[in-house]
Amino acid sequence: MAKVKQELGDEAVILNSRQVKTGWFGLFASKRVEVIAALEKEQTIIKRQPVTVKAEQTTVAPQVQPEPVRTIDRKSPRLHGSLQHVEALLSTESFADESWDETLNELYYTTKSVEEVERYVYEQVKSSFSEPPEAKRYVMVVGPTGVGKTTTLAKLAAYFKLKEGKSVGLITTDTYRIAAIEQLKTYAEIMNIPVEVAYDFHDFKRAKQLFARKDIVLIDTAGRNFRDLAYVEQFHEHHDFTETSLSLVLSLTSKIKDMDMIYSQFESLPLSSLIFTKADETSDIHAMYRMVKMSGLPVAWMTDGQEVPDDLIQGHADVLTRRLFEKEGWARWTKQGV
Ligand SMILES: Nc1nc2c(ncn2[C@@H]2O[C@H](COP(=O)(O)OP(=O)(O)OP(=O)(O)O)[C@@H](O)[C@H]2O)c(=O)[nH]1
Ligand SMILES: [Mg+2]
Repeated sequence: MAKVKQELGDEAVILNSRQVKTGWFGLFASKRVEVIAALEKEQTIIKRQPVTVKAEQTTVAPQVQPEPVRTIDRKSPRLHGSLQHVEALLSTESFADESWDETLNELYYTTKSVEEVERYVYEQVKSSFSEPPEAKRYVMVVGPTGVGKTTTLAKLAAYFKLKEGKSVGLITTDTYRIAAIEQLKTYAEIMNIPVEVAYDFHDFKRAKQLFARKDIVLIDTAGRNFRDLAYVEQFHEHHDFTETSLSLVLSLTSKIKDMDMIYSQFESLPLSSLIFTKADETSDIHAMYRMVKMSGLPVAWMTDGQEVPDDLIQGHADVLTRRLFEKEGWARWTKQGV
């Protein structure tokens, strides 16, 4: 805390801390602690303006290198030589199940137009994304540890309050770590949004009653809870999911295999959408396409940075498709916004 105060001043608060291992295989390891601290940029709450919370790290954390695109060895038939960029896209793991080669070659031979081929692929991808559903009264996020559930919920709280002018309440059921409660409380305080901590289902019910007049109630959860079947069953007894938008949060930095596994762990829940986080930390956001095709769920939101509330993008089909091809370098499509 002394070091944090020295760097950020007396008003700084600690959002999170964790031990970082250094050295080779623990042989020469020294104990270090990485602390995420925040400083409210403006001390007064601006009612209709977005509030910016900047996370500053007091120790030198390793720089995040964008995840490389993972490719597969494609079998024949391969595409015509003029379609190298399309070939590259279809060589990514996320498009491994598609069998568009013949159609694309045929399209190219008949039209002699690279653009026509690109349009076909673009439209295929775009049509796989359905429009994000309107948020119901309760918005709840589930997902593995550390994917960005709490950060995304804080962004959503700001969005609903500042952009949509709704009255918002926050409930956290993540009571495993004190830091988790503090993290949400800090965001809530800055945004002037009430937050209730639910240690059990009784608290949860009470919190819902307290927020009975709120337009929208956002519910944060701990990564581990929803992997526990007994807990899920209990939750069903205490909460009617028909008025809940339940989103599975997935980090785009995860490996495809891990994403598949995570999805299988959560798919028995009444999920209504997916949220993808950390688009800024990877050069491969194609997994979005694959997961959408696999789950048949719409993408409610995508996030691309740590800044609350700015780094939040609504999951519209055209926006997501443009982002996907932007990363692919298909400038023509992203510029024209086809
Ligand atoms: N680069 C980047 N970082 C993000 C994004 N979203 C969240 N993070 C960071 O990911 C880390 C974990 O975020 P949390 O919101 O605490 O994740 P969580 O899922 O609530 O974690 P648990 O509560 O421990 O399960 C934090 O350092 C966030 O700032 C994003 O879109 N991009
Ligand atoms: Mg959390």
